[in-house]
Amino acid sequence: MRGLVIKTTGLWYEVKSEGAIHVARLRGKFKLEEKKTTNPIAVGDWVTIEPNDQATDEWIITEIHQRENYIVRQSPRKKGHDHIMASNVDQALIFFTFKSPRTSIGFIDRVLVTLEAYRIPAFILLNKTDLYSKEELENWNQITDVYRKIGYQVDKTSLTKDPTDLTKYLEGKTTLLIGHSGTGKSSLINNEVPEVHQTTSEISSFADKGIHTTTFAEMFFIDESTGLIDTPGIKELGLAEVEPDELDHYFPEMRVHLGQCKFHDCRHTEEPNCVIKQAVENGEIAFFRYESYLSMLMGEDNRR
Ligand SMILES: Nc1nc2c(ncn2[C@@H]2O[C@H](COP(=O)(O)OP(=O)(O)OP(=O)(O)O)[C@@H](O)[C@H]2O)c(=O)[nH]1
Ligand SMILES: [Mg+2]
Ligand SMILES: [Zn+2]
Repeated sequence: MRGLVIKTTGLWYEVKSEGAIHVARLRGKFKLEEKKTTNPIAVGDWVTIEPNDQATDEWIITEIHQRENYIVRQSPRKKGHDHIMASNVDQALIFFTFKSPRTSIGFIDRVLVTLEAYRIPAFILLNKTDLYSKEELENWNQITDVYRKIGYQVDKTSLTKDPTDLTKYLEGKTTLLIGHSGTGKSSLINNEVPEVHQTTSEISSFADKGIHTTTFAEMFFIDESTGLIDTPGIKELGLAEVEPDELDHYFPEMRVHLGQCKFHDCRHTEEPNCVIKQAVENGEIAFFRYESYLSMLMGEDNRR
């Protein structure tokens, strides 16, 4: 029977199939086949399940169907291993907050690069607008202009005080929610899927210790064709499967200039006659985006 993985805990999986939700486990051999990932199966995977024990209604996953795409990050716990956050998504919604907690532009750009590498459209959402100063909101307008020009969708909301109608972004798609702990991912689930009550909580000293309110990725449905994948907050995003010499391809505003620098292997740092640096100088490429590029390029360990 074919089914969709809607929750993973590492030990067992919830698989939705023909309207019912089954608890399933993996056959041991899958774990050996994919050595470099911490999780062989992710939320969003299509799988084949078979009944294992009729008495307990326990199922076994016998096959993983080929993924259309997936989002992978360096595992913060297991060196050299990657963690698949989710698969088969139509877009990712990246949460941005100026405070409680503070999100850096560098983090947003790392997420965007990861998404570009897998050609997954991005939607950047500023949350908690009720908390910000006039200056911060003006700053956001400038940031918004930059990202919109590049081609990303951008909007703002206050999920708990004055929620924006996000239907036009979400309708008919499977959306992965990404952001630091405490930015409001589960609050969005609770707003959009009224029968669900995801635990939400104020960030506290707990968040600094890496403890998140949401601990497992899980998919919820607004309607049959609209899914939202809640994930645990991530502190850093270690680029996985992105090589330094292809980094410029994952900045859409750089991609359009590629091949025009004097040196074909130009990294756009110290080289003469570099069209990317010229585009930064004449304002065509935002300086903060170029800074993000440099920081990812120079990162002594890009897979962090
Ligand atoms: N002031 C304010 N608080 C908000 C807003 N949206 C969410 N919150 C609060 O922020 C806190 C964190 O929200 P969550 O939805 O739990 O955050 P999360 O991203 O799911 O966090 P993790 O599960 O740890 O990754 C909760 O106390 C929410 O009530 C908002 O627009 N304004
Ligand atoms: Mg949460
Ligand atoms: Zn160059």
